[in-house]
Order: sequence, then C-alpha cells, then structure tokens
Amino acid sequence: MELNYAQYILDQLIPGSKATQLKVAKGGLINETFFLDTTNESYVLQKINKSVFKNYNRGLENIITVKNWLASTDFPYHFPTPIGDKYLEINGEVFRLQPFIHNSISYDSISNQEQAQEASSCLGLFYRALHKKPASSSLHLTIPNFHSGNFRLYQFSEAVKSAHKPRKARSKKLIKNIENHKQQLIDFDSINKMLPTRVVHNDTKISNFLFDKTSKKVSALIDLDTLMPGTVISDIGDMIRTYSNTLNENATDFDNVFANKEVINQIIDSFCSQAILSKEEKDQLKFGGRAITLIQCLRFLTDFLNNDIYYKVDYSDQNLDRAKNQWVLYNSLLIE
Ligand code: GN1
Ligand code: MG
Repeated sequence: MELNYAQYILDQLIPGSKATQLKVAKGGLINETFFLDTTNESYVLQKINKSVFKNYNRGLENIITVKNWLASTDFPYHFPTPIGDKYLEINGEVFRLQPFIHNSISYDSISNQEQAQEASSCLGLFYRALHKKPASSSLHLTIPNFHSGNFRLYQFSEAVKSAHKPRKARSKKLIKNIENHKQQLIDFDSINKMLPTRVVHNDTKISNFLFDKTSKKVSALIDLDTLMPGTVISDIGDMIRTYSNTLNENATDFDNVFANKEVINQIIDSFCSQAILSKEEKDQLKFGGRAITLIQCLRFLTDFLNNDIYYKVDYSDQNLDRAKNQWVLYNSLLIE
C-alpha cells in the first residue's frame, strides 16, 4: 500500500489528519497490517481478508458488543477497536483503522515465565469481566465450526482426496499419523457440548497480547476478528499451544520443539486465579491444549494439501513445516 492511499483512508475517518509514514507489520497469517504514523498519532491500519472473514460486518458487531460490555467493568487492559466503530469499503476492499498502543511490542514466542503469567491473567480477567454476559444470544457465530473437530476432519479428508500427488506424497506420513489420532477431535466436540458457552477470543496466541516495552506487563488484548460464542478450552488451548512451544509455530528445527510443562502450569494457575470457572471446565484445560494443537496441525496440513489458499506462506513447504511443528508439539503434550 502507498502512503497516499493510507491518506485517502485517513481522510474519511479522521479528517484533517496528515499521514507521515506507513510500514508493513509482519505477523498475522490472514489480514494485511500496517503501522501508520500521522503528525499527531500512530495507528494500525488493516485490510481485512474477506474470503476468511466473510461475515466481517457481523464480526464488527461482536467487537462493538464486547467493547461495550467491557466498558462497564474494571477490565484493566486496552482493547483497541476500529475508529468510528466502522469499517471502510473501498472498491470492494475492506479497511479499518485502530489506535496504536503507545510503547507496545508483540512476541511470536515467550522468552520467560512472566510473559505467560501476564498474558494468562489478562485473559483470566477478560473471562471474569464477561462472566455473566449472554454470549450465545448476543454474539454472532461469524465463522461456523471454527473449532469443530468434526468439521476440521471433514475439510482435511476432502483435501487429502483432491490434493496433487507431489504434495500428498510429501504429507503421507503426517496424514497417517493424524488419522490415528482422530478420536481426540471427536472427544473435543463431545467435551465442548458439555461446557458452558462463553465469550471466546479464539486466537489467544502470544502475539495477540501487546506488552509494554518499559514495564514488561501486558498492555492490550488485540486481534478481535474471531470473538464469538464458544468454550474456554479454545482459548486456553491456544495459549498452551503457543506459549508452551519452546520455539514458535514457524520453526523448522523440529528436534527442539517441545512443550514446556512449567509454562502450562503457569498458564493454568494464572488464568484460574482470575477467571470464574466450573469444575468441568477446569478439568478440561490441559486437554484443550492438546486438542487445539492437533486442530492447528490439521489446519496447516489441510492448507498445504489445498495449495496454500488460506494461510500466508513465505516458501512453498511452509504449511507442511508448520503442520510438522504442531505435530511434534502435540506429541510432547501427550506426555504427562
Ligand atoms: C490465524 O491471522 P492470524 O495469524 O491472527 C488463524 C488462527 C490460527 C493462527 C495460527 C481466522 O490467525 O485460527 O490459530 O492463524 N485465524 C483464522 O497462527 O483462521
Ligand atoms: Mg487472528
């Protein structure tokens, strides 16, 4: 994107503001993100991927609903939402502008226990603040089956059927391995049916918690496109998946990928010290880590078999490598 295009967007949202610099932000496998500076303020400008977020207007309604709910609580973190509570549609493309959180930084993997503790208590406070909110009647299910084991297995088996030979051949072993673990995902669906419906973020990876560069504390919870009704194991599961991994999900040094158990205990302790959970929910938190990691493995492999139509890739085997990384991590999560 050019600076003058960002200026054009800015003119419609904050008239009189002057864009001075636009930089591409790395990270995020779906939307396009930029840092936009003006003479007075800094912003995050995003182009939304309409083929993934088909119901982006309903997604925006979810964001505003949750923002309003949080505003009446003492949730102590920034929750950056689109300026003007709106998206801009320009020539079939959809954009939003959000405030940049001053002095913040995001990480792809954690480098110490405190970061896991910080992010998990932030999420715990999010759950506490939204505890009694009517998630199922007030929030739209914008991506149906997002964390459905059955649906992900179906997409996977369709991809296996239609994949081109070379990609299928390179995935052969992993396909077989995953097929032997299908039951985990069937169990995941049954457990989800038993648990209470809550306001779920659905993308609690470490890079979606901004840290303050000076205090090293979490300052904001970001990336709200998947706010939907769901269950706690999706969120705790994605935390376990991304924080316990000693390397990040793009690492290809598979021998060194494993789940750090101390980090998992830290996540659960810090989260549970803030969130109000039932016994049934508490009992399933670790299982959530295994199931979400397996689902992510399946999703990366499915996309590899589909010729990378969903996740952005930097090289041709990247989705296969990501799937292998998640498979190794999943196996280490199975060891108690
Ligand atoms: C996607 O775009 P990003 O990086 O925020 C994905 C998540 C995955 C994640 C893996 C809507 O999130 O579910 O966990 O990649 N989001 C969607 O890094 O599919
Ligand atoms: Mg996301």
